[in-house]
Amino acid sequence: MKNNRTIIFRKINSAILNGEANEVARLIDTGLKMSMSAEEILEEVLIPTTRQVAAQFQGAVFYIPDVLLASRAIKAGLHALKPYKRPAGGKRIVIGTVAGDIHDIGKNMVALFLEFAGYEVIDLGVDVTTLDFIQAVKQHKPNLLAMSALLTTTMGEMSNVIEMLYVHQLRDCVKVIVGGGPVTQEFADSIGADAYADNPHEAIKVVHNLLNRHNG
Ligand code: B12
Repeated sequence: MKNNRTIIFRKINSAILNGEANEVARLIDTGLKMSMSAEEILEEVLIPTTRQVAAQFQGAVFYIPDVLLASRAIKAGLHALKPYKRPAGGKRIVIGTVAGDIHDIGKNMVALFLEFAGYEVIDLGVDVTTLDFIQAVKQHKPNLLAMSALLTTTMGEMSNVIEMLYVHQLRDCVKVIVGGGPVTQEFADSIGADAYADNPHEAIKVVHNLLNRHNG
């Protein structure tokens, strides 16, 4: 049985790396029928493989199309697990990529993993202006605002959004987490964000601590 598990996990891993979305969904379905739990598929395969995709990309093993295909396959995997995800626990997150920036692969992964972890996620998409973020906070009253930036020229937008949260007297109502390629913990601290994470797995942990510690 342990052997079957290892074989399925290995197959899911290579199907993701090869960008075979349908195959990933099929293998996950098989795994679930073999009484694997959604959590172990997530923890043992999807999260480590997501890290592997990012590492291979940084090591120049992967190119842009590979990343796009692999992230589509990860999405198919998470979709196959969706019926088994934790029910939304009443905590709401608004997420988006900041103005002037259209990178969304990493942001989408973070959004999907947070949704899977039981948060209600409202994704505003890419190139989200400061005003749109502020309006979304007013409209959806999220517990957390999550912003992504991949360009050094757009990461300053995160600071503008936080500033406008103060101007609109919303800063006390919502926690803020930031992430994306050029974003660091130091940068997050310097703009007054509440948290930073550099991958979806870490994001789930950090968000969980943040929202529970502060009673959302
Ligand atoms: C794919 C890509 C594109 C695609 C985007 C497709 C898409 N739908 O996203 C396309 C081709 C469209 C593109 C366009 C451009 N790009 Co580009 N792009 C990349 C590339 C190759 C990969 C980014 C990626 O998806 N990585 C994989 C994901 C999984 O990683 P990630 O995004 O970092 O996300 C992870 C973490 O950061 C974190 N995370 C991400 N967001 C968030 C949010 C929160 C809240 C949290 C907690 C965590 C978190 O979790 C994720 C998963 O682990 C990078 C190179 C690189 N090394 O990153 C360049 C890169 C980001 N691009 C770059 C540039 C310059 C551009 C262009 C300006 C090019 C041009 N001249 O037109 C345009 C910009 C257009 C615009 N206005 O945004 C530069 C930025 C340089 C800089 N210092 O600013 C880079 C670094 C390439 C380079 N080395 O020059 N790009």
